[in-house]
Amino acid sequence: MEKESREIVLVVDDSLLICKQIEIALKEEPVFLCEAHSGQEALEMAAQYQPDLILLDVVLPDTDGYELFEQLKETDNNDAAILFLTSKDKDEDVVKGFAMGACDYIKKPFVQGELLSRVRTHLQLKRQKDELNRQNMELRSSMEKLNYMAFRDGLTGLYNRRYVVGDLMEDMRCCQLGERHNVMILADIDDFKVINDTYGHDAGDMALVCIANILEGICGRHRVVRWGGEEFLVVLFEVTEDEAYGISEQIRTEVEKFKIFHEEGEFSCTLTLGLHAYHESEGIEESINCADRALYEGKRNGKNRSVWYERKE
Ligand code: GH3
Ligand code: MG
Repeated sequence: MEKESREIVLVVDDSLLICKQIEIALKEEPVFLCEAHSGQEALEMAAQYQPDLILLDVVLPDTDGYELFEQLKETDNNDAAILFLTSKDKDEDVVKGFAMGACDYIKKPFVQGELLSRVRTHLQLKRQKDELNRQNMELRSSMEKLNYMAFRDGLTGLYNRRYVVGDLMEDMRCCQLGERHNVMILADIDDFKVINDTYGHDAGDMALVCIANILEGICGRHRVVRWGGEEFLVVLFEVTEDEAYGISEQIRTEVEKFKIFHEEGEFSCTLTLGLHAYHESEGIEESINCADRALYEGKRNGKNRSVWYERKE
C-alpha cells in the first residue's frame, strides 16, 4: 500500500556501487526506489512502474544513455522527470543532455546532499506540473460541457434557439441544393394547455420529451430545435418538396399514434406543422416567419395537419 502512494524513482546504472550510493543519498526521502542495470531492463521497469523521476547513466553495457533517453521519452506515459547522472563531464556532454530535454545533469562523483536536493526539487516540479495538467483537463472538460449545454434545451436535449442564431446558417451553407431545398417546418402541439390542465404539468413535460424523441428518430441527419414552449423547428437539408411533406406527415402520424402514460391513464397529442422552402434571399428569420404563417393556417383549418406556406400576392 505504502509503495503505491509514494513517488517512484528509477535508477538506471550498471554500477551496483553507484546504485548503493544513490540509495543512501535518498534513504530519508519518502520515495519508492527501483533499479535497472541495463537499457533493456530500464525500458521494462519504466513500463512496469511508470516512475516519476529517472536518474539515467549515459554509459551502459547494452546501449548509449542518450539513445535510451529518447526511447524512455517515447514509451513514458507519466511524463517522468529524467536527470542524467554520469561521469561524462565535458561541457558539450552537459549541453547535449539539456538539449535533448533532460531536466538536469549531475556529474559523478556526486555529492549526496546535492543529489538529494535536486531530486527533491524535480519531484516537486513534477507534482506541480501534474496538478496543472489535471486542472487543465478539468477546465477543458467543463468548457466542452458548457459549450454543449449552451446550445441545448435542458428538458428535451434538443438544440435550442441559440443554435439557430449561431451555427444553423453554416450547416445550411454546406448543402449542395440543385433541385432540392432546405425546408423549415414549424411544429406546434395542439391544445397543449388542455393537456397541462387535464393531466398536470409533469405529464406535459413528459409529452414534450416523447415528441422530441420521435422527432429526432425520424429526422436523423436533419436538425430538430426546441423553438419555444411547445413549438419545434425542424430544418430539413437538401430535400425535395415531396420528401419534406412526407417527413412532416410521418412526424404528424407517429406523434398522433404515440401513447403517453401517466398516473391516471394515457393520452396522446397531435401536432400542426407549417412548411416553407428556405430561399437564401429571405434569410432565416423571414423563412421561419413563413413557416409560422403556414402553421397558423393549419391551426385555423382544424389542426393536426401539415400545411405549406403559400405566398399571398
Ligand atoms: P394551440 O392548439 O392553439 O397551439 O393551443 P395550445 O393550448 O397548445 O397553445 P397555448 O399557447 O394556449 O398554450 C401553450 C401551453 O404550453 C401553455 C404553456 O403553459 C404550455 N407550456 C409551454 N412550455 C411548457 C413546458 O415546458 N412544459 C409544460 N408542461 N407546458 C408548457
Ligand atoms: Mg400549441
